[in-house]
Amino acid sequence: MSGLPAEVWNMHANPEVLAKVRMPVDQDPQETAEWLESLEAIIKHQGPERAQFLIETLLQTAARAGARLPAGITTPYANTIPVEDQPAFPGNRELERKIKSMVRWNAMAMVLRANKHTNVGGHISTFASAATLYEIGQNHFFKGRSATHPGDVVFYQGHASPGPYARAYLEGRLTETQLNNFRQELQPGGGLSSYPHPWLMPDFWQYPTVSMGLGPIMSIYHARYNRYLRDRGLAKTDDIRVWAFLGDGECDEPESLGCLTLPAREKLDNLTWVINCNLQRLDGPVRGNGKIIQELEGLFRGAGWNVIKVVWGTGWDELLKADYTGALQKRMMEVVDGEYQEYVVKGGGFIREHFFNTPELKAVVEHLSDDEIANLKRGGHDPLKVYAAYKAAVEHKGQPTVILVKTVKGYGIPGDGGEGKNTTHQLKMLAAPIERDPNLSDDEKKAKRLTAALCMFRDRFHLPFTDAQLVDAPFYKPDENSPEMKYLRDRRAALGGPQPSRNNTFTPCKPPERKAFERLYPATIKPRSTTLAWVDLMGGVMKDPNVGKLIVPIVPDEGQTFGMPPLYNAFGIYNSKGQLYNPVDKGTSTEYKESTTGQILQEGINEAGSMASWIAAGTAYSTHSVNTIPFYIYYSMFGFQRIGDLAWAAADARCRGFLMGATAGRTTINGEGLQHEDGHSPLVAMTIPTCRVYDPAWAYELAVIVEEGINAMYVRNEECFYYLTVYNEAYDMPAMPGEEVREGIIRGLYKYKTVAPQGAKQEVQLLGSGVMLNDTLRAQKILAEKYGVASSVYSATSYQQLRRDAIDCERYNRLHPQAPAKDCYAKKVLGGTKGPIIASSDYMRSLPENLGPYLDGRLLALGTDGFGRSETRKNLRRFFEIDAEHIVIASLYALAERGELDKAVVAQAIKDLGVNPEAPAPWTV
Ligand SMILES: Cc1ncc(C[n+]2csc(CCOP(=O)(O)OP(=O)(O)O)c2C)c(N)n1
Ligand SMILES: [Mg+2]
Repeated sequence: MSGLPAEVWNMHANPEVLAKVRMPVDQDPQETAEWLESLEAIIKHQGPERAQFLIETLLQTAARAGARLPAGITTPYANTIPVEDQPAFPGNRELERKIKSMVRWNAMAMVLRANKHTNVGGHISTFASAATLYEIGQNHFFKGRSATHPGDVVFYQGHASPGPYARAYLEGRLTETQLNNFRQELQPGGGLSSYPHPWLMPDFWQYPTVSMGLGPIMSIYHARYNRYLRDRGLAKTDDIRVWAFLGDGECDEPESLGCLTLPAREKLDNLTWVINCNLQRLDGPVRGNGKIIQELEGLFRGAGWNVIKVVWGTGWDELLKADYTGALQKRMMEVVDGEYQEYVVKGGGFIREHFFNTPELKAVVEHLSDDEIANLKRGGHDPLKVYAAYKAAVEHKGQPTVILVKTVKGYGIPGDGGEGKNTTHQLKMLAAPIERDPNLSDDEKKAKRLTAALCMFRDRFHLPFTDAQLVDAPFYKPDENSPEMKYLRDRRAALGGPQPSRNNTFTPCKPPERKAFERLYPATIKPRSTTLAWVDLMGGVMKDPNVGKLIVPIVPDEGQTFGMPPLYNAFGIYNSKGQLYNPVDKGTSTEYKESTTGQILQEGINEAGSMASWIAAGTAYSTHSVNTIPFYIYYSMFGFQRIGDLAWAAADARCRGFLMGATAGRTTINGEGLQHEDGHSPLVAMTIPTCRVYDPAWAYELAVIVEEGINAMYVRNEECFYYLTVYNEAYDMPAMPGEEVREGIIRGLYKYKTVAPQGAKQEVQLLGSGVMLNDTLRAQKILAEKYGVASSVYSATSYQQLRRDAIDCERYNRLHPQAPAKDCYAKKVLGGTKGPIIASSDYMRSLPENLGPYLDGRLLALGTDGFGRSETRKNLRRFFEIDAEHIVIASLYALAERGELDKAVVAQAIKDLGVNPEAPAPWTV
């Protein structure tokens, strides 16, 4: 027998297998055998790398001659690491088994107890399938945070959370009360959040993961950001591994697999993914008619990853060794995942009958009982196989590694909805069959079925409970001095500390100097947009001695649009390879300069990836104790509505930094039309509790907000991030009136200009924000000159901040009815003014209307409700009825409504100002 793997020999010998792998039938077996023997000799004497080189050269030569190359890049359905290469297991298997059983038990008991008297839900089966995957990590690989190491970053599969909680309980990090309050976070003594939520458990969870796909993409960009930090000399990150645990079902999310080429390109060998292939998702099989492991293998290998498959447990080793004909390996390959699931549910006798389905295969398991057949484990439940894979992964250089592990969903869960059943994902209560007894009530039957199931679970995992003790599904914790508890503590101590664990201490930055911001205070000589003002501001702040190096501009292939190329030249674009070519614009002031120490992250057309980078950078204050300050600038329309869930996760992760919604406004971007014109991003941003939303009009407002933001987040340790809209319309930027406007800019509203024509009888308050402040000022002029109406124009920099303050005051007043009532800030600014309030912005009416209920007097909002379209700014503003003329008409109408003006004046104004009252409503067309 040749030393080559059996399946290679048999592949060329067996026409059936050849047909399966879509290879043509061998025309000359003798010649094939000679080639294979040569290959074998090369592997033996010169090693697999030389063999790979020769094969690749042969393939290239064949391709040049017109041969079709193999479509797939998959290997047999077997463990990647041969038994001979399996390392010795360094742990105490018996103690680790005991610990794992305790963790399994407590995780299961936590969900059961939570659901006994409530319907708060939870998941038993996901962690049950992944217990070995996490426990091997906890005992041998996951580094914890210590004085000398910030710890590995582990993205836990969200709905496996009962597992980490159960372990933390054994480690003494969580109390029994907390476990009892799983999913009941408002209980006295505190509860545990359903899933990883740093917002709710800030010293425990590092990153939120449960929205499928977000953990994977965040892990990729986190690993890359660690390289950025290292290369820019901001942190030592070489020793930090990023682990991501994914479900096989989760791999259907575009965010999971959409960015696989980046880590391969960047050679991120600090990244390890473990995909728990239990072949099931929520509803049923992931690929019932196929093989998810093979599909993923091809995909990852094609993207350039190192792939390690852990398919079969140790029990199979002997059987495969005796598989001289390759029949077993062939059978493993031809069975589809749906059939594998049936084997789990139907047991040993069924497997003997249907998997070992030929006399030859039946002979392979002749010596095994049905129970022993059922006990032939999948690789993911075998610590030796999982350990070998993790070790190979962390030692692998030059590529990220994915470990594809086959497991059983609901492993060890007895009874209805247990192991491998389609319903197992949703299981919250155990029930095993009991003998019929007509005298039992339904509740009694339920209790008995539960106890029966718990007994089975106890027996399978050898837990020391009597039957009577099981009634309540008690938690289990052995004596602190027991060998298993000591082992558990020692292993974590050896690895540096507990996992997961989030760093909650914060070291403030020195505040930035005022100089860079003051550059934006004077009036501009030439018209300028707020976007260019931001670029200018960045150019200054990035040179600031206190925070300059910490600024991380991030852009998804839109820098030209935003005028960023001078920053490319001055600060460089980060590229781990430096620049291997001469940029076509070399020597110009806007040179496309790439460098290993570049400061800017150019992410390409990838808003989700950019957002993941922003999250890595915006949480570095905690993860690495480095206060990097990310500014992610993007087309505002491709912001929240495109990556809204990542923005929500960012807030959960206590992310800090700036999101810059550029080319903002539904009428301002000019010409780009329906998909580009953003009339709602501030509204979406407002839905995120930690997001501070600003819509500045003038360059100096932008400077004040950015300075305030840096100080709030990085000096004063406020848990928030900022969303600012910036526009591409150039106009004259006025000088900052004086320091007195600073507070108003930050709090969201200040009086900008009052015009009171002599003898004016009527007065209105005009709120303008962002780019529409210009039309508001034009309206003020028309009102004064044509209609003799006095007005004050206010710059509304943040309706969100105004509303936040207003609801704070309203709530205080409502709950303290006898205390002196508080007035909200907006009311104070507008207090004492007469006349109606008219607001106009480049966003939907509901933005200013948010403030309406908290003001005296009626707020009449104009806005851009409806789809955008390609047109000039002027025509769009008329179409959406937000321009100066419409502001004037709205003001006159509001006065007439109060009886302060004749309605005929309004009708006449509509005519005089050229407005068509019969135009269709913009939100209908
Ligand atoms: C974006 C998103 N969609 C849907 C869900 C609901 N959900 C939670 S778990 C789950 C199934 C997960 O299957 P898989 O990834 O295979 O994990 P397993 O539990 O099998 O390990 C679904 C659909 C979610 N959490 N996030
Ligand atoms: Mg699954």
